Formats: sequence, C-alpha cells, structure tokens
Amino acid sequence: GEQAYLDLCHHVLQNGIKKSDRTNTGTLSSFGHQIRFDLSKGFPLLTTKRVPFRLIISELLWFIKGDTNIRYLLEHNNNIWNEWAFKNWIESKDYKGPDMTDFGNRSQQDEKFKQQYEEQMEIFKQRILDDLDFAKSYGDLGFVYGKQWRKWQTSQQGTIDQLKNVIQSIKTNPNSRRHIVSAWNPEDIPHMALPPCHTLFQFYVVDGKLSCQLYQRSADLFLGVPFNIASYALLTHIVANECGLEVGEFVHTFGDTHLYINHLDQIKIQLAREPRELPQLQISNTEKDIFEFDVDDFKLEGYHPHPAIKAPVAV
Ligand code: THF
Repeated sequence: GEQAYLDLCHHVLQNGIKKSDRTNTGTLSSFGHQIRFDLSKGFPLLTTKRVPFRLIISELLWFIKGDTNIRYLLEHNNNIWNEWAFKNWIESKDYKGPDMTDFGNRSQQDEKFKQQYEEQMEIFKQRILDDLDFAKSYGDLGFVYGKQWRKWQTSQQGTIDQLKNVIQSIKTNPNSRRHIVSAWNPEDIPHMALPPCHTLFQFYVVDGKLSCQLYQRSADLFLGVPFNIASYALLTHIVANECGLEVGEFVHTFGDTHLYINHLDQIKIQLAREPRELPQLQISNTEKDIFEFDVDDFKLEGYHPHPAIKAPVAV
C-alpha cells in the first residue's frame, strides 16, 4: 500500500547512488524493486500529498483511445505531456521564436528565460487547440503508449490491437498466462519522443478477481510514480468492470528507481506525513464499453489528502 511506496522512497533517499541521467538533472538511483496494492482495500491514490486524479483519468482514457496527440489532453486541461510535443516544435524548421534549446534546465536557472519559455509554451498550446493542421504536425508524440496498445504495426502492414485482444483473452481464457500488453517496440524506439517507461503489463485472474502487474523500466519516484500507480489501478478497475470480475492486486515492479536531485526537499516533507484512509472509486455508466468512458464517469469518495507538493519535471 501507500506505506510500501513511502518505504521505497525512504530506501532510495538513504541508499540511492548518485547517477547522472538523460535529462542532466541528476538522480539518486537504485535498481530492481517491487510494491503491491490490494485494490479491494481502497483506491491507491496517495494521501500523503494531493495527486490530481482528473489528470490521471484523462491521460489513461487518451491511451485507451489509442490517441497520441496532446490536443485531447489540452482539451481536458491536462498539461503533463506538453514538454515532449513542445520539444519537437522548437526543434523544427517552422519554429521562428527565440531559441528554446534545453528549455527544461534553463528555465530552472534563469528567471528571464523562464518567462520567455512560458510565453512560447502558451502560444504553442493555443495553436494546438485552434489549428487542427498545426496540431496534426506538432501535437503528435509519435509511437507512444496509445499507438502501441491499440495499433502495434506489423511487418505485414497490418496493426495489432493488444488491448482489445487482452480483454478478449481474459474473457475467454481467464487462466491464460499470456495476458500481456507491451509498449516496448524495439523497431519504433528511435521514432519516439520518449521510449515507454511503463514497458509491459500482465493481467492475472484467480477466484473471480483481476490482478495486474506492471514492469516499469524507469521510475521518477516523486512525480511520475504516484500517477503511474493510480493509472494502472484505474486500468485494472476498468478492465475488471468490462470482464465482469472483481479487482485483485496491483503489483508494481521497477527497474531504475530514482529520486531527482531537485525533488529531495519535497520527498522529505512527504515522508514526514502520516498516510490517511484511502478513497473509494465509483464508476458510473458501468455498462459502457471500455473505449466509451468519459472523465466524468469516474468519481472518488473520501479523498482527504495532505496538501499538494510542487516540483519541477525533468525533460
Ligand atoms: N518524465 C519524467 N521526468 N518524469 C515522469 O514522471 C514522466 N512521466 C510522463 C512522461 N515523462 C516523464 C509524464 N507524466 C507530472 C506528472 C506526470 C507526468 C508528468 C508531469 C506532474 O508534473 N505532476 C504534478 C502536477 C501537474 C499539474 O497539476 O499539472 C504533480 O504535482 O503531481 C511518467 O509517466
């Protein structure tokens, strides 16, 4: 449960090795961990800081639809993938604004640059929303989760709908040991804005309960992982609902498990807090098929977290 997450953060804080990374931010890192959540005991949205559940729902529904364009996210006031699309835009020949190279690091060091960056990001977002052609060219993140889950490209010029297939296999052959969806497509990696952090997940059915295990190759413990836990817990609820099953466990397995150096003060604040009672997830319109759900079909009851803790995202 939440305590296992906090213990893992504590472990990495104490024992993590200084390791530099792709983003040049620097991390404390530790390899190979696992935490578990019994989903029947409540919905695992962290209570030791407020986590914005609406963003998690819209991101998951975006994956489930097979959408890879941030336009859908922006329409739902969700900004968590903006930096990756913005990067493609500012590196393109069509971008004529001020130089935005390495905007992630520079905006943390230079207040004046930060203002310029925020201005350019606002213009970019507005254009994605207002101009469909622009959105098609610069809002798309390419071969990210939605694409691999729903339209995995085959060598025969066809596509494979892994999500639909896994639901079919859970329904028709629950005991199967092959209920797997992989986002890791070696051929596509060079064409991705960001190779998938949640590499592969597997479902498991026993006693009428659906469990899910995720292998996450790279885990941003403070910012990303609270989202990832809630996202896969929600996916498990949605698939269980579709298959007429109860929810079992979510098992979260990690590769490179890290705390960014600029998240250490924040995690210490969080570790000093007491976990509270977990909220309960309420799904309305349960007769809907998995591809038809809207953000408003999901509600949390009894979510009374400690306050949010702000931190910069490494790009
Ligand atoms: N890159 C890095 N460095 N960390 C990640 O967690 C991450 N993700 C996705 C892709 N690349 C990543 C994006 N997921 C936030 C949360 C999840 C993200 C990206 C950003 C974030 O900033 N959350 C804030 C609230 C943001 C808001 O309110 O708009 C938070 O406080 O939780 C791993 O999936």
